Amino acid sequence: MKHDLEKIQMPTRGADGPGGAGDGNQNGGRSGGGTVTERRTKEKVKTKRPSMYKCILLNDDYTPMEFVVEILKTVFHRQHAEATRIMLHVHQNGMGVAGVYPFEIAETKIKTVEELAHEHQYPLKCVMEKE
Ligand code: TYC
Repeated sequence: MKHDLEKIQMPTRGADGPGGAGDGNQNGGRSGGGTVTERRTKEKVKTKRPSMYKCILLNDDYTPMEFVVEILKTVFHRQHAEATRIMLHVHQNGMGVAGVYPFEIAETKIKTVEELAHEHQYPLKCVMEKE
């Protein structure tokens, strides 16, 4: 966590012109322009974006194209046309990205693909690769 000095100014009522009770902008002091300057430390909460992982579908000779399209639609939430495009890419190039997710989500999706493929006795494989 990072601590940053934050300077906030609040309007004051009544006269406090230059050379008056002003104390040169120090803690809680009055400054020239009818304002009180207060210093405080503000906690800055550091957030980090997670590393992302590609779910890569591998081609094989046995898994039906329609099954792969269904996987892309149900597990990776692709529209029909996009699912078909990805499936054909994998079919023609040997592999292709089904989606990109934080580690645990990618891991769960890969397990789901594995389970569905196994249930249907297809050799479809999906692997993870850090982006
Ligand atoms: N090559 C398969 C076929 O001709 C189709 C297929 C596409 C299989 C993509 C797996 O990840 C895959 N039936």
